[in-house]
This record gives sequence, structure tokens and C-alpha cells, in this order.
Amino acid sequence: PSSYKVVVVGGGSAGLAVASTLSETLGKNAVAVVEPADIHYYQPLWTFVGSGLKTLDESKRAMKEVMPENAQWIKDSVASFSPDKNAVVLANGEAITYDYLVVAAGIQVNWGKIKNLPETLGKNGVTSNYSAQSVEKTNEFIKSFKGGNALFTMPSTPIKCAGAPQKIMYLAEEQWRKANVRSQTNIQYFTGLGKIFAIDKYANQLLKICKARNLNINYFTDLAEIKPDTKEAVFNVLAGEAKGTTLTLPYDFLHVTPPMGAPDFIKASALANADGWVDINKETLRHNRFNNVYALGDCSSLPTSKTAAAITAQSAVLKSNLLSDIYNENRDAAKYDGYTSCPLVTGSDKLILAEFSGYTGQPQETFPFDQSQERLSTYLITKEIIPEIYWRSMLKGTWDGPAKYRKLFGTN
Ligand code: FAD
Ligand code: UQ1
Repeated sequence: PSSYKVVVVGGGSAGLAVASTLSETLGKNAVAVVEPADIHYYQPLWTFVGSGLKTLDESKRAMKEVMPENAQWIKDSVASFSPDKNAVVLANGEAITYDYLVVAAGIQVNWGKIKNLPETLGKNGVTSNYSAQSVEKTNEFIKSFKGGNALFTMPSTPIKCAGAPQKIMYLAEEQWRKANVRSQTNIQYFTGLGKIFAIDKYANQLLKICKARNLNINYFTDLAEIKPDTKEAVFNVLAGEAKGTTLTLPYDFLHVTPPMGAPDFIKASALANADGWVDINKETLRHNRFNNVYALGDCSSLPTSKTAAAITAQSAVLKSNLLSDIYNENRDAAKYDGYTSCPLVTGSDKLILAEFSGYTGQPQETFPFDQSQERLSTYLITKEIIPEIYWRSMLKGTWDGPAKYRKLFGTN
């Protein structure tokens, strides 16, 4: 068929969490998922893959294995939206119509915005955990590192998992200490932003760790270019006295977090806000202009940090409001509070589990202890238990995030 009750754009973490419940509730072939990829990745595992604590295989499943049974998988990408006609146009030119649209296409990683990055990635010490193609190289380059300058970058744009650019630094530093190359290694973190982490409670702990472990932080510096011949990284200085100048540093190891942004096909559409994200109400997740359109996850305008953890709470709200539309129930009753989480791995046996609302800036911790302290328990939960929750429950539409445990533990 070319017409569906609900069309979901994207079969990533957000798309499948929503499509599973909707297709189960609405019955066979009422829901279509437009997704071009053969493989679904649990990207949060990539920090562990990059440091050799998990394998890339453990982060992937065949798309056909995770696609909900009752949903129709349309294996193509959406090229454009026609929300006035309730239609999406596929790359093959075909139009698909819907009663309701859910946009869950993720964030676009703009590799090409760093000069020479596409050509140098995966070679001579240049790597990134932000791609399935290069994440194993991170581990390879960490293991073969013999000392020198190790640089880790974080761009000034919004990114997915704002903690990931520094998590890999902590894990690399630990390995270099254990391999006795730490004393001949200079580790530098370059962030395009003015803070190490948005929420002070966690930022304060991270700053202490950086100080204790001699990790040097450079603020308002944005990677612009890689010079592979001389093994140098060029940064734009964004603030301070040197604002407008560049800074060039030699590297022996370079972990890049590329700039990211709204996907081009969304940016070019009537669904976008001025920054290119799908323009939705931050509480109801309903589009601000098209009533039968919803969005969630990394491609949305939701002003909170972009994580799979955030999607656990967002997906519950979206499904509730969309099903209320279909069944003519109380409109927009469910509301998203901005919950998000960032498990900040600081070593192979410890982690700071940041949980907070991006709307209030306040911590929203699940467990009845101070999660800003490095702990083995939260490390093991993140590495072993949350991935199981993801595959067995979140992708099946039955995990609404830890809010009910906050009630149970009395932590909310
Ligand atoms: P995605 O899961 O990226 O899925 C988007 C899907 O849309 C993809 O399958 C893609 O193929 C598809 N798509 C794209 N364009 C089109 C199109 N034109 N038409 C149709 N389909 C399209 N989150 C955490 O919660 N905790 C963590 O510890 C954590 N660590 C991370 C570490 C790394 C290194 C990375 C890269 C991410 C991490 N994240 C973490 C973030 C998390 O992976 C994302 O926030 C989450 O996957 C977002 O889900 P999504 O569905 O919005 O996007
Ligand atoms: C979570 O629910 C989730 O999704 C499955 C994540 O995605 C990777 C997370 O990182 C976190 C922290 C949560 C929250 C769950 C608990 C038990 C605190």
C-alpha cells in the first residue's frame, strides 16, 4: 500500500520505540517505518567499543530483526515532506500518504565541515567514535599509542550525547597509564563551548577529575582542519583575547567529534524551525503548525540534550498523545519534562550517571545515592543492564524510562 495510518520516518532508537507500540495497537500494516539502513545500531555502546570494553558486533542488529512485526518496513529514505498533502516523497520518487506522521530521523554528522577529516579518518591516529566505520580504529590507535600529543575535540554545535567526546578521553588516559606511556603523553581536550558539561553538579566533578588526572581543558576552541602531512590540528578560537585567530597543534592521536546539525532534508522542508530541527511543542511533541505531525529524538527541536535516554521519556509522551488523537481522547494530556541522561564513563570500573531535565537544568536522579560520584554500580548498570533494557524493552515499546523507579525509590 502507499497509504498508512501512521508513517514513521527513521528506524533508529526513537522510530522503533514508537513504531513498536503503535503497530501493535493499530494492527498489521497500519504503521509504516521508512528506513534505508540494513543495520540498527545501539550507538551508546560505541564509547565502550572505542575503548575495547565491548565489540562493535554487540552494538548492532539486523534491521529486519528489530523492525516491529506488525509494521511495514519501507526500505528507502525520505527525500522530502509535503505536510499540506499529508505525504512524504521517497528517494525513489514514490509518494506515501499518512493520517499521522512521526519524524525520527536522527542528527546529521557533518564530517565534511572539518577540512580533510573524511580523507584522514581511520588513518595515522585520527579517529572518531561517532561512526561505525571508525569506532574500532579508536581502540586500535589507543592500544598502539606510544606517547606524544593526544587531542580530543568537541564542536560548538549541538551533538548527540554531549558527554561522549570526553568519556573516551578518560578511558584512553586510563589505558595509557596502565601501559606505562602516560608520563610521555600530553592530553588536551578542546571544546567549542565554555563549559565541560551543561549541568554544574556534574561539571564540578568532571573538572576535579580532569585536574587530578592532568587532562588539560581548552574552551571556545573549535576544530577546523586536519593537516595529515604534518600531523597538525587547526582550531578556530571563538572567544577571549585570541578570538578570530587560529591555533595549530601537533597530534599523535586525535579523537574527533565532528560538528552535527539537522538533517538537510528536514532543514529544507516546511517542518523545520529556523535552525532546521522539526519544530515541535516541547511538552506535547506535536508539530507547532501541522497538527497531525509529531517528532522526537535527535532531529527534533526539543531543547534538551540529545540522547537515547531522553527518548525513553519522549516516546511515552508521543505515543500517548498520538493515540489520544486517533481515539478522540483528551488532547495533549501527556507532557515531556525534558528528562535526559548522560552516563559519563570515567574509567573501566567507574561512572558518573548524570540524569537531569534539560528544561530546568535540575538533576533528576533515579537512584537513592549521589550519582555525581564515580561508582562501580552505575558503571555496571550502564555497560550491562541498560543495553539489555534497550534491546528487550525500549525497542519493543515497553520502556518508558526510569521515571517509575524514581517514584519507587522516592527520588523524584
Ligand atoms: P538514530 O538512532 O541515529 O536513528 C536515526 C535513523 O533515521 C537511522 O536509522 C537513519 O538511518 C534514519 N534516517 C536518516 N535519514 C533518513 C531519511 N532521510 N529517511 C528515513 N530514515 C532516515 N545516548 C544515551 O542515551 N546514552 C549514551 O551513553 C550515549 N552515548 C553515545 C555515544 C556515541 C558515540 C554516540 C554516537 C551516541 C550516543 N548516544 C547516547 C546518543 C544516542 O545514540 C542517540 O541520541 C539516539 O540514537 C538518537 O535516536 P534517534 O532515533 O533520534 O536517531
Ligand atoms: C535509559 O533508560 C536508557 O535507555 C535505554 C539509556 O540509553 C542508553 C541510558 O543511558 C540511561 C541512563 C537510561 C536511564 C535508565 C536508568 C536505569 C537510570
